Amino acid sequence: MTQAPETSRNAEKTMLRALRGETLARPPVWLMRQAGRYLPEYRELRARAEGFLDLCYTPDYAVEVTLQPIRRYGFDAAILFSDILVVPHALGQKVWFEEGVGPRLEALEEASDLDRLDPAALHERLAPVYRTVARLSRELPAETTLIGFAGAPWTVASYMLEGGSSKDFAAGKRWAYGDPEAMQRLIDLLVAATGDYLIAQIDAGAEAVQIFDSWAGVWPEAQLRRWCLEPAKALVKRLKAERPGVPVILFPRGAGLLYQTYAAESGADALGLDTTVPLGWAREVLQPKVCVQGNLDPLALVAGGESQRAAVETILRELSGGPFVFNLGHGIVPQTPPEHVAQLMEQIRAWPGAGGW
Ligand code: 1CP
Repeated sequence: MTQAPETSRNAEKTMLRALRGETLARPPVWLMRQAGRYLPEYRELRARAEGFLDLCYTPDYAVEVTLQPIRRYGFDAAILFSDILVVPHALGQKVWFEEGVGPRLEALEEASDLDRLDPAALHERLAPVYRTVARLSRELPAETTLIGFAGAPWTVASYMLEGGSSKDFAAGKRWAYGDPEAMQRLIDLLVAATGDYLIAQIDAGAEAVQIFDSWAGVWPEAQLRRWCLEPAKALVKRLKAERPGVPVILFPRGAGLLYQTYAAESGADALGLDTTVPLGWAREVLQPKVCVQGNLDPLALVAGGESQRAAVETILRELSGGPFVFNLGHGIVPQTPPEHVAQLMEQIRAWPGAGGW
C-alpha cells in the first residue's frame, strides 16, 4: 500500500472531518463495543486467550479483535480493543474478569488504600496497549480513523470503589458525600493517569480519543459537575494544550439536560449522546456547538426489521444536517445478530439516496 504524507491522509478521513465540525452528506459510522461477543470470530479468539486481560495485553490478539469488525463491515473508525479497567490495573489494583459475572476488583475500602495506588509503573504496564495502537495505525485501511479511549475518572473510580459493577453506586456515593477530600484525591489521581494514558495512545498513533463516562447519569447536578464535568474539562484542557488538533469525544451517558453544559463548557469536539437524548433538542441546542455522535438504542439493533430501519432513518433525518457521527446510544449487546449490523450499514451507505433530502 502506498501512503500519502500523514496530514493529507488524515484530512480526507470522514470521521475526522465530522469531528472537526464538517457536515457530510453521508455521516461516518462506528459502533461502541463494535468488537466483542456478538461476533463469532471474537468468541473463537476469546476462547483461545488465557482470559480477557490477556486479550487486552497481547498485541497479536488485540490488533486482530480490533480489525474483525472493520473487515466485516467497513466502519469509518476502529476503536482500540482494550478496557477501561486497564488503568486501575496499571495503578496496581487487582483486576480480574469472571466468566458470567464481569469485571472484579479488590475494592478500595478506606482513604489510606489510595496510598497503594502507584502511577510510577503506568506506562510500563500499559506498553502492550501502546504497541497495539502503533500496529493498528499501520495495518488499518487508509480511510479508517483509529480511536483511542479511556474511562472517565468517575466511571473508573466507581469500579475501583465498588469492586465491580454496581446497581446503586453506594460505595462511590459514600466516598463522595462522606469523605469528599479522599474522593477528590482519587479523581485527581485518575485525571493525571488518564491524561498520561491518552497522550501515550495519541503518540502511538491514535487519531481521536473517546472518554467514556458511562455512569455520569447517577448524580444530582452539583455532584455531576464536580465528579464528571470538572475532571472531563481538566482532561480536555490538557489534551488540547499538549496534543492540539486531536479531536476529543466525551460520552457523559445519562447527563440529561447537562449535555448542554458539556457542549458549552467541556471543550470537547464531540459529545456521544445516549439513547434518551431527544433528537430535535440535540439538533437545535447541541449541534450548533459540537459534533454529536449517537444514538440508536442498542436493543433496536437486536430486534432488527422495520423498527430498526425506522429508528435509523429518524436519526439520520434529524442529525445529518449538522456535524454528526452515527453510533449507538450505548455499547452493542452480545445477543445482537451480526446481520442486523450489516443491514444498518447498508442503510447508512445508501443515505441520503434517491428519496433523501
Ligand atoms: O467476556 C468478554 O469477552 C469481555 C466482554 C468485554 C469486552 C468485549 C469487556 C468486559 N470489555 C470489552 C471491551 C471494551 N470495553 C471496549 C472495546 C472496544 C470496542 O468498543 O469495541 C471498550 C471501549 C470498553 C469500555 C468499557 N468497559 C466501558 C465503557 C463503555 C460502556 O459500555 O459503558 C465500561 C463501563 C467497561 C467495563 C466493562 N468491561 C467489561 C464489561 C462487561 C464491562 C461493563 C460491566 C458493567 O456493566 O458494569
